[in-house]
Amino acid sequence: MQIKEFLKKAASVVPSERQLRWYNTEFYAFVHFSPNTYTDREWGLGNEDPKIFNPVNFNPDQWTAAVKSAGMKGIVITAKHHDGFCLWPSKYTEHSIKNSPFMDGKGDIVGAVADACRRAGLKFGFYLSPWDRNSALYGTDKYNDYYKAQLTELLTQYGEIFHVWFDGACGEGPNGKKQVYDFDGYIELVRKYQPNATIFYDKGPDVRWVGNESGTARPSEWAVVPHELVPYAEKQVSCKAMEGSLDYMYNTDTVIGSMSNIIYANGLSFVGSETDMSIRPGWFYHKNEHPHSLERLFNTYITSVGANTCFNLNIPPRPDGLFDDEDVQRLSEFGKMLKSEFGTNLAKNAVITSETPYPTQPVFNIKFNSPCKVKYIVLKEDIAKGQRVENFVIQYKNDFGTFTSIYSSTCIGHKKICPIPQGEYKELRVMITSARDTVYLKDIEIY
Ligand code: FUL
Repeated sequence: MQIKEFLKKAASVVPSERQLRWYNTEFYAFVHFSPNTYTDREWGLGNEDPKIFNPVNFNPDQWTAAVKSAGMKGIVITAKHHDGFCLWPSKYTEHSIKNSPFMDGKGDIVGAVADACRRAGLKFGFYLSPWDRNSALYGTDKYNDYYKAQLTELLTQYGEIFHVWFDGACGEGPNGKKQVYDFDGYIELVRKYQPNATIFYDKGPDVRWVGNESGTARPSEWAVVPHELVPYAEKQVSCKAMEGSLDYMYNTDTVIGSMSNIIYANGLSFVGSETDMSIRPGWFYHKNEHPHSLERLFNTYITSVGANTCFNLNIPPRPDGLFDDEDVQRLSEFGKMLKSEFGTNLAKNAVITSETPYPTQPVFNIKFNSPCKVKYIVLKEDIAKGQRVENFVIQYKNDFGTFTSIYSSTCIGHKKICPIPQGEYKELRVMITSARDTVYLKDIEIY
């Protein structure tokens, strides 16, 4: 097949309604909470005594207030981490909150957080680790039934779920065996009980991992990726452009959806990536750790939300069940900074016109009514029609009346935040220099 024809097909790979909703969520919180919070570990062993779990000051309204202060739109809680301890009173195990001193074993952290999210207008989702170092069934077929029974409890008892986070980690269980996970079966259950929820899993179907935990999307973070990488996602294009193989490709590679790769793919799917990072070095609370600087968090926002991914920022509660004051403070500063940087769209002070010499190379002219201080140009493609832009440049008109490039990059997708040299500009232009097919830009925002 002609490459050009193939690229047109790639351009027509589109997200589902649930993926579009997920992209619009943009920024939400992970909460890692388990016996690890009490043992100072990152991975529990599975033999922890449930009696150590006792968050005496637990108040999910404190969590939601902090999360909202940063401008986040939801919470994803670790209902069960690798240690197998359940933060809800699951019918299927004794290794849970029901055997802890917390509320005399009558508590339900998952339920309380789901309710608090609803009160606060936040979305609610959960992480349920397939790897379970406690269950005696782990490593046998019966474990998949056990996991599915727990998944069903979470999918049916806590109202609308926006995001289900499947961790691909697969270590040994208490009997030294590894488990063959039944992801087809897990996915089927989520679709059955929560058809609007997106599913995070490295291999699809809806959202994949960005490939690192340091908060940086790829320079070209395409949501249209080779199907080999996301076999659980719908294959929307099944023809090959070139003979070859991408067998060597891995989910942490720096180049995934770029043209040089997809021409060898055995099919294409739409699966955007999520950037997950913790506000502190660890996923769980450790008293000797402290939150990252405001600058680090803000830069991560630019390299995640601003680079065609969503940002899932983890906040670990302390053993007493509250977010630490330092984290609460940092989240509020972060929210204030996001508001001050992106609160007022200056596009209203400009006239934006477009020229389309070629459908794949439109030019957008931005003329300000008077010289305007600008730091960022934010571009958004109408991804409901597919992700198409390959390359673009931003230029400004200098005092001699000629245009000079000040920013160039690849990929736009849902959102691209372009930090340009700070200055006063009279005239700017965005030139799309190459695209896979006709470009549909949904929005140009100026800050
Ligand atoms: C990983 C886990 O092993 C970490 O503990 C953490 O939960 C992270 C988000 O995913 O696979």
